[in-house]
Amino acid sequence: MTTNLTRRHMLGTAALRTAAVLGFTRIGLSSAAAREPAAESRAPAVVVGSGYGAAVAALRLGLAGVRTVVLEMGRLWDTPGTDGKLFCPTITPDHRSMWFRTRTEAPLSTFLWLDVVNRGIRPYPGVLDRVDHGAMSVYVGRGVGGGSLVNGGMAVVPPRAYFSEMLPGVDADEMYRTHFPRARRMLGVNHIDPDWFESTPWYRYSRVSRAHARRAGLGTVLVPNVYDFGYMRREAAREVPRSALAGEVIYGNNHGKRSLDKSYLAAALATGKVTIETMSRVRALRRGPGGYVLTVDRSDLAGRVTGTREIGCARVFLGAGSLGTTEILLRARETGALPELDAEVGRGWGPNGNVMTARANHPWDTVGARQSAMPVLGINDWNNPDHPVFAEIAPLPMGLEHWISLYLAITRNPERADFSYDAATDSARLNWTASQSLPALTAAKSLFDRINRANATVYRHDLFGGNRAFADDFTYHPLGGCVLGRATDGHGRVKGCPGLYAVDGSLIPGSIGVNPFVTITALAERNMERIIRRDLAAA
Ligand code: FAE
Repeated sequence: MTTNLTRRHMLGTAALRTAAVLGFTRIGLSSAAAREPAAESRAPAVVVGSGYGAAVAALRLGLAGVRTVVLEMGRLWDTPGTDGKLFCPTITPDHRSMWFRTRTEAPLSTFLWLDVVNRGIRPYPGVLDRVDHGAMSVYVGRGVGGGSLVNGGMAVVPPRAYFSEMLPGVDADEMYRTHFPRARRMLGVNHIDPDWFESTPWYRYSRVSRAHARRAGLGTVLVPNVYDFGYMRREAAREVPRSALAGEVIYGNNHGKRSLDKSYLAAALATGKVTIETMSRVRALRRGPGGYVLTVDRSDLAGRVTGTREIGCARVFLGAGSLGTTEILLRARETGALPELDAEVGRGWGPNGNVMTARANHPWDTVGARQSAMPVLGINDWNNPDHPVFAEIAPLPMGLEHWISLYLAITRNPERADFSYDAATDSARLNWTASQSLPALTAAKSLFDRINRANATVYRHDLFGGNRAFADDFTYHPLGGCVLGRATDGHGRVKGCPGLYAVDGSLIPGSIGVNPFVTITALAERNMERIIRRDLAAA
């Protein structure tokens, strides 16, 4: 069984690698890898999106023998550009970097107050999107693999007490015994060799931040990652092309990262039951014969809608991410397509308490011109009774010594926001206000003030625009909008709509205390196990 799955997994990977991608692509696995199957007008199951929750749903449906179509609005990243690479360099980004922009919009906007970080690009379905909602902007990945294509790969299991507090209806014993280990195994989570971490110049920036945290009486933890640390060591030895050690992360990794196209999605395709259609954005959802009908806009690489079609199915699994899933549901409820959707749809959203900040180190505390782009260390002050914070020590790989320590703080911000439907633009608007970021800002400031005091250092004010030391107006971790046990039952079945499921970050009520993709994956594993056993067996 294992051998067979492994062989087929390789076929799935081959299908993803060799599918032609001159625009819209349909990827499947029949007798030959990468044969383009016919478009479906009806399928037993449709999965919307191809991020973590969606990828779990697709694999588990495929293994259960259910013919499944995955619809993804982004492209498949399988065709090298003229530089021979799939993804563009982080420091010199081109059109591949961002989703239909004329200029990049990196989290850091300036350096020494100079406008040298972002640059003009031509509009293209690039891999990173920044969705602006007034006082809060949300970074998301676009393409086959969703956020796994652009994230830092930090694979963190949340503290059990906080997990139970956020998701009280979920059996934590079962999660920590079965579903978290399964998710970690499937995602290819691995650990950095602690001896190498202590000696390599590529993690000097982490060790410097650790020393500064220690001086303030704070502890740190090594965090596992889905980036292949064996590959990274070969990068350091110059035996293989560099990716993490070439600063690649937010605009995609050309090597080393076990993104979902190499794990869950390859395994899903290998079942022979799953096809993936790219550049296919689900716009509308309504009831239809024996289930649901989805309206799908298909675009070309210039962003022109080249066709709209409808696909009918018995079951829909929404994995379009917190923003995408919420928008599809809210639009369906507010336009009257699915009026029976619960009033809880569109509520309970939060940015996981994200705040980014940076400190200026003393001249003798060099962080190194060489920095691995994969973070592996976190400052763990989550048990602080006043201001719990888990702060990722983030890389800033600019290829020169800059004496900056950068952090992404995850705080326990109790604020939540709702979405409303804007008929004029046919979109969901997030009603987050600037004052709602205040608890997160206060907590982050409390932690980093302590570190600055203990080390006689100061904040950097030149990186986030407007002379700010803290960026509390964007998040990497959108969570909620279709919260488990409120807009859905205890396993993601959307209330009022049998056969409709939410499987992604929209289920988590705004905060999980750590970087979220392992929790999203494990929760999807838990819910899909139940749904396949109960709902599909009964069908
Ligand atoms: P997600 O991965 O966002 O996938 C949703 C997919 O649906 C995307 O591919 C969309 O293009 C697609 N889609 C959306 N709307 C539609 C539609 N209407 N029709 C068709 N397709 C659609 O969803 N998390 C960690 O745990 N560790 C990290 O180190 C980490 N670093 C991060 C760094 C960055 C720069 C970013 C942006 C995120 C990071 N995250 C990290 C967050 C993590 O990637 C995120 O929580 C998950 O990707 C969310 O998974 P979902 O399944 O909810």
